[in-house]
This record gives sequence, C-alpha cells and structure tokens, in this order.
Amino acid sequence: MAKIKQEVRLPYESDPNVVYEGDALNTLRYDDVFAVKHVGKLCGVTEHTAQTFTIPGDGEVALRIEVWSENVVRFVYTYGATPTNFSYARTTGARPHDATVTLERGEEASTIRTATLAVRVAHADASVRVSDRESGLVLHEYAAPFYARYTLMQGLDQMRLQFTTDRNEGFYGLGDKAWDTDLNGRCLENWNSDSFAYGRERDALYRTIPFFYGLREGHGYGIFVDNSYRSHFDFNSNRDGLVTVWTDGGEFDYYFINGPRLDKVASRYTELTGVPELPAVWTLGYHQCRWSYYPESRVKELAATFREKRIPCDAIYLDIDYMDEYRCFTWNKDYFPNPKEMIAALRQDGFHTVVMIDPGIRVDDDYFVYQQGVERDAFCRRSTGEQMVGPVWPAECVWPDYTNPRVRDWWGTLYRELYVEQGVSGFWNDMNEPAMFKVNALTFPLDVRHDYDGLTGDHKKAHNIYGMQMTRATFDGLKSLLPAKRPFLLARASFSGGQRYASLWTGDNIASWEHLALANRQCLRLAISGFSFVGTDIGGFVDDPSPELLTRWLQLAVFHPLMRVHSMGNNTDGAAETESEEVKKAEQTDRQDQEPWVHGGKHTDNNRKAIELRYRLIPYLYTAFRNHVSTGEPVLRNLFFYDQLDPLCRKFGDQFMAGGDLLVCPVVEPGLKSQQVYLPRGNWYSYWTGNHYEGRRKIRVKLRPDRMPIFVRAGAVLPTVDAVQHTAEIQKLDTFHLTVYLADEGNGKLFWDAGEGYGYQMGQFTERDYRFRREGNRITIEQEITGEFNASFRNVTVHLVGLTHAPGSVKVNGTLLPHSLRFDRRGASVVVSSEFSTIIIE
Ligand code: NBV
Repeated sequence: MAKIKQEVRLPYESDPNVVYEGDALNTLRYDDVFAVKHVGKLCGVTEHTAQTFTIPGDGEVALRIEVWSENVVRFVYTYGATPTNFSYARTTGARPHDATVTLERGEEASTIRTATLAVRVAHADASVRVSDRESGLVLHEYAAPFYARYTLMQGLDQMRLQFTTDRNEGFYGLGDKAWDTDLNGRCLENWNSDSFAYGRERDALYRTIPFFYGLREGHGYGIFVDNSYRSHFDFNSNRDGLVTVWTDGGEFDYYFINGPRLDKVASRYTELTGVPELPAVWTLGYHQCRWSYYPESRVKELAATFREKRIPCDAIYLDIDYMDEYRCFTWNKDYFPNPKEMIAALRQDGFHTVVMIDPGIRVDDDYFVYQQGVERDAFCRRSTGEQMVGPVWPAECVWPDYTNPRVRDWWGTLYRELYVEQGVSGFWNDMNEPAMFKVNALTFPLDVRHDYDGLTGDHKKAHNIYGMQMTRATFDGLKSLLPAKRPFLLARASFSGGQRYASLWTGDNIASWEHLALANRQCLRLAISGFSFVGTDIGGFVDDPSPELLTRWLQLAVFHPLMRVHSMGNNTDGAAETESEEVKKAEQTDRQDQEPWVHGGKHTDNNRKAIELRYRLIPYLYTAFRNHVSTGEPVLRNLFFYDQLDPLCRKFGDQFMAGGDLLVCPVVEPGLKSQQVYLPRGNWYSYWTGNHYEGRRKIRVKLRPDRMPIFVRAGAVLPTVDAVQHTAEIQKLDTFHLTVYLADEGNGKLFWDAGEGYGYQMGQFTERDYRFRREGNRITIEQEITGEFNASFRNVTVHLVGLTHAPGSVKVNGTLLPHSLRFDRRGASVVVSSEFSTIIIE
C-alpha cells in the first residue's frame, strides 16, 4: 500500500510517523500529497568496480558510492531515474584517482576504507558515517536516513540529507553570502538572484556555490553538492545540532572531501571543479567603471585625467549606454562614432576597453542578433512552445538558451566584431541570473524549457547554471576568435565551476561602512569557494562614499584580485523596478563621480598611494595567481586557513592572507585612530616600517589615513616593482625588487612572463625560486631559475629587512662587489644582476 502523507512545507518539521493510508485519497482531498522515499534496509553492498559500490536497499532511492581518491568520496542518490553522471560543475579532467580501497561487510554495517577515511553504511537504513582513520574523529554522520520527497502534483520536489554537528563546528564557504564568516547558526538558500542594493544577511544573492567547509575539532573537510536546483543549507539554525541540506529536485550527488588542512580541501575541490586560466597581467591592474561613461569625448577625458594626475590605470569599462538602444553587440553611433579608433587610441595610452554584454536580446526584426537567434531557434521557450519573452532593458527581450551547445557556439561568434575587429579587450556579462524586470520573481517563470546539453529540463533545473553557461559560451567564443589571447570576462551570476570561465564581482552593493566589511567577507568567501578572481564595486554602487570610505575601500581592494571602482551614476531606470527604499533614495540624490580624484587634495594623494601599492605588488600577485592555477590554493585566504588550530584566527574574521606571505588587516570602521590586529603563529614584519613582531599576539597599531596595516611573514622573499602608470610598463623595467624578510631561513618565488598569450605553456616564462638562510652574521640568498622567458629585468634590488647587525660586504656568485650596501630606516639594500645564483652578505 502506498504510504502517502499530507503535504508539509518545511521538510524537517514534518512528522514521519503521520502516515495516511493510500485509500484515504479516495475520501480526502489535499493541495498535494507526497510520499517519502528512502534507500531502505540494505540488501547488500555490491562492489561494482574496486572503487564504486552500489548499495541496493528495499526502498526506492538508489545509492552509489564512488571513491575518487584517498580523500574524496562521492555519494549519488537518485530516485526514479538512472544516474546521468552529468555535471556542469565538474571540470573535464576530473576523474577518480586510483586508490587502495577495502570493503568490510560486518553484522550491522559495511565499511569502505581508503588510506585516510572509513565510510560506514548502516545495514538497517543506509545511514552513513565518515571518520578519519588516523584520529578516529567522526567527520560526517547522518542524523536521519537520506530521503527523497515525491509529490503527486510536483513530482520529485526534494532530496534531503541531514547530519549532526555542534555549536563549535565552523562552517565556511558557500560562495556568495553577505553573512558573517562562520555560517553555524544560519539557514541559507542558493537561487541566483538579481539583488540590487542588497543588505547584510540578504539571501539568496547572485551565485550558487553549493560547497562548504566544516572545521571540526581542528580537522577540516568539505562537502560539495553537485546539484543545480534551488538548494538550502541549514547549519544548525535551530541550535538542534543538525545540518540539513536539501535541493528542490534532481540527483543528490555530493562529494565528501577530506582535509584535514583547509587549503587541501580547497585544492581538492578545485580538482573537481577546475581553476581559471592564468589571467592576463593587465587584468590585475586598476579598473575604472561607471554606469556609464559616454560619449567618446568623456571617455577620452577620463583616460587623460588618469595620466595627467599620475594615477595608474589599465582598464576603462563601458556600461549599457554604449549600445544602440540596449542592443547587445551594437554601438550607439551618436556617442561612439568610431569605436575602433577610440579603442586603439586608448590602447596606445595603456588602457584596455571592457564592454558590457547582457543575455536579454531585444525583440526586433531588424536586429541581426535577434534575426540570427530566431533562424537558429536559439531562444528559450516556455512549456507551451512559444518564445519566452519578457522585459529587461529593451521593453521586450528573448534569451538564448546557453544550455544548448549549438546556441553556445553561435553566441561565441557574436563577439567577433567587438573583439577581433574593434579591439575590445574584455567583456562584462551582467544580468545573467537571468534577471528580468517587472515581476517579483525577478527571473523566468519556472516552466521555461532548457536543452541542458541534451538532458532537457525546466527552469527549476537550469536557473542556477544559466549564468555560468552564458560565461562558458562567451569564454569559449573569445578563445576560438583569438586563440593567442587570454580572455577576460567579468560576470555577475555563476555556479560552482564557473571559475573556469569568468571572474566575478559582488553586484550592486552600497557605499556604506557595513558594505566595506561585507565586501571583504564576500571576496574571501568566494575565494575559498573556488573563485579567486573576485572584487567588489569599490566605493559602493548605490550612494556616494565619503572620502574616508572610498580611500579605505581602495586600500582594501589592493588585495582583492579584481580592483575595480564602479558606481551607479544618476541612473535609476532598472533599479526602479525593484521599488526599494534604496532606489527611492538614490532617485532623489544627484550622485557624485567616483574616480580616485573625486574628493581632491590629500584624498586624491591617499587614493593614488593605494593604487600605486597595487602596481608595486603585481609581480607578487601574479605569482600568487600562478600558484592558484597550478595548485588550486586560493589567492586570498581567511586567517584560519593559515592556522586552523588557533581559535583567535577564527575570531579575527576580517584579517586575511593575500598569497602566502602578506597578512592584511583591513580598516572597516570610520574615524579610527588605532586598531587591534592579531598576528598568528610565526614572526612578522610591518610592511610599512619593517618593525619586527612575534606572532600569537594581539597588538594595537596606530592608523594613518594613507595606509592600512599590512604585515609580512618573517622568512618571506617578496618580489615587487616600482609603481608604473599601467602594467605594460612593467615589461620595460630594467630593475625589480626582492625584499628579504629575515628569519633563520626563508623562501619566495617570482613567476613572470609576457603577461598575455600562452607562450608560458611552452616554456616562455621565468620562474625564480629564492631561498635564504642566516647563519650568525652571514646571510646567503640563492636563486634557481627555470623557464626561457627573456624578462626586461637585468637587475634586482635586494632589500634586507630585519638586520641585527650592519653587514659590510656582498659577494655575488663568489665575487666581492666593489660598492657597498645602502642603508635606510628599514634595513639595507644592494643592486645586483637579476641572474645571480648566490649572494652572500656578511
Ligand atoms: O548595466 C547597468 C547596471 C550595472 O552598472 C551594474 O553593475 C549591474 O550590477 N546593471 C546591474 C543593471 C542595472 C540594475 C539596476
């Protein structure tokens, strides 16, 4: 007899003991009725291959367990369908590694063991418990058997996993959340949403990254739920010691990723979902944006002002007004009569042009993109078969179905004129949640159909991956149009794995101190969730920043990989669709500009200093990116990634590590004269003064308006350059700097190449590994060079910070240098050939 019970909205509030007998249906009527499906009592564990196990039970949910490596185990639950093994998130190269796996069939449970993990599956109800073999620590234990909910009216509408936790466990990641760093106590949702002027704790935001870290008794692990439906993560929000994760449908396909180190979890997650390509160096420069810069004369004036004021800048953005009445891939010829010429002139002066492309295509029979899309049947259709038509910028739009490979290929070709003919350097894919005006849902109706790469589905299934597939189509298109160029793409919506195609910004934030703190938290959260190339609208999109706020934001964003100022200008058109209080306020204000010189005088100087610091650090940042691309370790890491056993590292949530050596302590409150910072284990030097500090200590530092506290790990060797006006100038520099932050021993690295193109994949790079040791009064620095790139740097200025004596002699490759060291407040320096193999200073 079918067990059908009354519909209850919240899955974990339902009482599984209330069961209506099947024949109750004959006499009672409900809005909907549902049945809960389990794996049930196990009939055995079948070893499919040495690393794959099917777990048949007497229920209707199928479970398959796959061992992907010693540290990664995949669980796939399906109801009523054969598992597809399809994933937009997984990168093509991701596949199981050989691992030694054993299966032990016991009385009450069967246990699958790898070198590090024991996965116990209870015979009674298929509940799972994963523990660390070495310590015996239980890392993941079901509190209830996995279930699927099947309703008569909706079909499969919920897949649910519930496991145990306690209030001390830390939960991090989950991508785009404007919450405190630790998510314990929160219930969050993933549904890509246009979130104009979002506030703290607004949920859901623009992206879906169903991956989180648990930090339990110092042991880190991760869980990645590879499911594109709306998903919900309740981290003990009722303080009942339960974590409940459910999706509104699909296969519940998740990976348990063991650490114990959190950065290992990060790397293992990116082994599954991929890393971006190495970015072009110019994309790491400073970017200037506004809604919108036009006409051409204004753009040119903007560029000239940067150079005139000696404020470095590499990119200028054109927002939607460059288009001809919001038709993507066209120009407003009144504003921009000769885009090719303008773009070339900007390039000449060291500026790259980045333009916006939205997914909404204007319904217009005379518009080539609309015509081509109709000819190719490229636009999304509703379940009734008609085109999905809705309002965005143009009154009526249609949207390409990027989940169709044929449509993706076509979309990629549309960039030809802008990219190949006119010289646009990068693109900005906005509104790709997909966002729609006028309706409360702010997006498509759920009946819209998608190809889903041949697996077809409705918008419930495709919504969260729509934006990511748009970026994939764009990225692949750009790559095939100009194969020798590294594409630069900035996007708003995405999904796990979207880091392979685009960098992200955190959307329409507000010019407030609260948002400055949030900006940092969001960037860190995104970085540990696989998206290292992230940034915020510096200064805030909505409202105007005070001089102090803009400066503090710029100082922080020196360390956010995408460093872009963006603001709303006086535009309220689209924003008005949300009818929020923020919009009404914005409509009443005449908004100021947001260029770094807007507040004049000393503020301009402070802002210039911040941007110059960014340019000095570019070799270090680029090297950190190179490391990210090859190891998956995030470019930015919360302090507790540095020392996950130290509770104070969890407490100082705003501080972070940029790359492996810089400890950044943002100033996120106004008017502060001093600030308490926490220096974790090890020894540290102030970046600014060279003063030495012992770690595991809180210290109070005096604040200055023109800089923010930054510390360098003792033992680091930091590669930097002099500030330049744009990154192409770095390629002409004759000298770079290496600062050795003294300790008994240490190391550092510089990765450098042409900064563009793929020569580095064929040996056209130079990688310099530095190692130093201090024995008594003698300091030995060694360099090992690999790669064939002929960098412009002939010399390097070696700085020593932390000297305890004044050395007198310098030997390079065994030969005494005639000239002596130069001394300054922070230490000593000497210029030597950049090709040195050994320097001995004593
Ligand atoms: O294209 C205009 C804006 C853009 O400046 C902003 O960065 C996006 O997040 N866009 C949203 C649409 C306007 C929404 C109010």
